[in-house]
Amino acid sequence: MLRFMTAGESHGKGLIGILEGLPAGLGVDEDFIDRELGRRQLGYGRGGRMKIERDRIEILSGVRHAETLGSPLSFLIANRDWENWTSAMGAAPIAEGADRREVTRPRPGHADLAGVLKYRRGDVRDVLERASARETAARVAGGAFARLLLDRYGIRIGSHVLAVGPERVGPEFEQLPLERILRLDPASPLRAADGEAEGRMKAAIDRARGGGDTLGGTVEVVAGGVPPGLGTHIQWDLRLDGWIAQAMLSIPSAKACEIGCGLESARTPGSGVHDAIYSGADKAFFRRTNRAGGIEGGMSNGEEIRVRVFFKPIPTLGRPLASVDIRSREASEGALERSDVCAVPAAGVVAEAMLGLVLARAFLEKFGGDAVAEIDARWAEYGRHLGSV
Ligand code: EPS
Repeated sequence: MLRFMTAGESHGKGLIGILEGLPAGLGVDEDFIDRELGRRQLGYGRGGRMKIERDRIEILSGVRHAETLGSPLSFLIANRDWENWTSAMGAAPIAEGADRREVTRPRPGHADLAGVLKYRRGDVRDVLERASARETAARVAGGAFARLLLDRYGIRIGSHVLAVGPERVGPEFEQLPLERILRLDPASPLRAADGEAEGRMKAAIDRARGGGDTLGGTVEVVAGGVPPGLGTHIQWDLRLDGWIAQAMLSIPSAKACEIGCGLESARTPGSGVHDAIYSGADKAFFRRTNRAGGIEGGMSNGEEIRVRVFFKPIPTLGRPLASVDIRSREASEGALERSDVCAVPAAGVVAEAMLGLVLARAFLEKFGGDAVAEIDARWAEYGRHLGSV
């Protein structure tokens, strides 16, 4: 069973991750993990924080001589901004009259109000520090370990941006093959395959910034090389699509997710939704379409897993919405915290990490062992089974 947890506040010392359940003997490429952390920091529309941080992993346990030991992996991603926050975060005595950076005006759309009510706090900062999307840096690192496992068995994951606010890529970029997604320039402004649409997206972000507003959008995350049979139909909480939806909707700002032709399938007759099955000389079974998005009956079916995730705009607005001061109960405006105008490309990198974690968990349920050598043997045997059916 692969288990993953994170800890850490946005302006605390750093983010911590613990990943338990990876087999022993897996090669660990720290440069790959750092590259993934770097990709998460990019994207047109990010705020000032990304200029301060240069996220790097420091592995604390579970790895020796660049190989996993089978023991829990733990790691730290230091927050460079911590130095500017030591007293406000309560790690050093705060001088009389110094700014505690208290927040008493909850931002509509953020965890602020529900969090202070639930945890009985008088300072919204006690909630927002953990609710901040900064936490997703730890997910990207955890997901990168998972992807090192998947990569060994030829399973690869990529993402691209389909829409930012009202601006969308052209229809020819909607069903982009994974090979093309993986070749997208990670440093392009929005990681959208349609350069013309990318220009319109940038202009929309500029307009939003100018108007004190923010923008959400849509990303597609795709996994290729996935064998049939990850997840199972036999129990509601073991279905792979359920795991994927939970993982995607756990990403800050995610409000919806669809698999394959998703929403469209509710409007279309069955003959236009389901993917006919064929048999060929070099492949026992194959499909000419993939409207199911690679999942049938809660199991991977061997086609690419295609998931779209829909993100709301970031709740910290330059021109804040109406709010109420939690202490005085006076009508006010939501607090103005430093933030991003748009973080959709970064959310795509996080979605890749979450899909990696879910697929690695499902993969280990099917092929798991204590050491990669055991998994290699089971993987090869399953390959023989699929080839002989
Ligand atoms: C983020 C770090 C945060 C925000 C953003 C994402 O840093 P700071 O609060 O210091 O500016 O830029 O967080 C949010 C969008 C949010 O709603 O909390 C990051 O590392 O991704």
